Amino acid sequence: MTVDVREIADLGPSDRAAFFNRDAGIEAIRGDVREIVDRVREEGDVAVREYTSEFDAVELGNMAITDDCERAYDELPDDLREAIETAVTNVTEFHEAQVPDDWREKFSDGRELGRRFRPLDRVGVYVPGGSAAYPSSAIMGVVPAVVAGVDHIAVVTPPADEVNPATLAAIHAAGADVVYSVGGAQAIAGLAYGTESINRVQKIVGPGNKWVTAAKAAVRGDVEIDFLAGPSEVVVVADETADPDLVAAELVAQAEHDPNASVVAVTADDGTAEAVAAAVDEQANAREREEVIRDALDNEASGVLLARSMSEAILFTEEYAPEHLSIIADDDESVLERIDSAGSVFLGSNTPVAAGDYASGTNHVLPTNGGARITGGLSVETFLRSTTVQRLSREGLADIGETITTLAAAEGLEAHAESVRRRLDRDGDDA
Ligand code: HSO
Ligand code: ZN
Repeated sequence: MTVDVREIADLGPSDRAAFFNRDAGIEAIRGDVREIVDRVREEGDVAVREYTSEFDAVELGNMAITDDCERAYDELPDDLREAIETAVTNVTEFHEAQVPDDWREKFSDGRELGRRFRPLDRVGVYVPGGSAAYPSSAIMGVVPAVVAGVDHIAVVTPPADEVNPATLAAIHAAGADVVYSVGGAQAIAGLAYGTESINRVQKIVGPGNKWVTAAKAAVRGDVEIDFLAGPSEVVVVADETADPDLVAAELVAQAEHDPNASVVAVTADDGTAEAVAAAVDEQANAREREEVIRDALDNEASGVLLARSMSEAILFTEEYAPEHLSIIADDDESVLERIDSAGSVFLGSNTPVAAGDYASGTNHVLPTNGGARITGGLSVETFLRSTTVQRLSREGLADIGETITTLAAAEGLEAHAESVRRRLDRDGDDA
């Protein structure tokens, strides 16, 4: 297989739809997932155990494996434990910088308004397992909740004959309170509604396969969720100064995640496009996960694209709204300036997406399938709620009294107006 260069100008409506309306296969399994979610909701642990036996081929004993995580941490080889600790430190640092301060301000005489932030009480974090066991995702899901001050952080991760010890260790290092060995849609339903063994939570976050993602969509409304985070995506915007090998390496790296991953390079330079396509092909040959990479490259939403101008490349990228955006171009800041919709941005040739995937400190749990048009990735705010606070003096109330009573009258809510008048009619102090 070789990778072809396609021109953006030649893309038809269905090609464009494949790029811009990406669906990670969720629609097709909606009905099946609904059934799993409903059964767990009604039958609790019995249903969780049955589905785990059916899908994971594991007969669940005790679902709580919190102690196993601590043991795995203690037994981990030193270099791996240190790498996990460094990642936890950097992710913690970046997220601590996001913590919003409570504030109060006088907006006019006698009118003091403010905001106050408090953590959610109980959250659930999904940590993928199986062939895609990601210790890094445990760190990305749990650390922001810890920094936000969430009291009870539950992690669910799929069971296996031997769950990846690095994943267990990372869950412990990140600071989870309780860990359940349950995965898939049944785990999401367990967190959403509670079972005999699993405490229900207020919000569920984290990436997962299409079953997990479809289950998050199914329980949304009964419980808060972060957003839908499906197979990885990257768009690399490159100009003629970019090293084609590095552009290709970005595509190949995110392609190795999943046959459904979507990876795109877009450039206005003919020679760069051809060189990237050749390099992608050559690099894919040399990779251990070549088959997954080839499938991802074959994806309708993947490819090497030639634009007629940098502006066309930028418009394409904006419409794509990728999970990851890498800009390797002489004036990368001015390219960035013109793009609003991207989950996480990587500037310059020294900044691989893998840095954010593992260790630089930014979060790698990010919206896919165009979700970046409306939201960013996991952050401290994901785990906070805000409350507004106000205090008016008598003078402050008098200032806006007529505005309130006029609007209240227009709504036919006379008692609202009265609650203002009673205060203003009172003699007395300005308390
Ligand atoms: N790129 C993934 C995160 C990840 N990469 C985990 C490596 N491990 C998010 O789309
Ligand atoms: Zn990755």
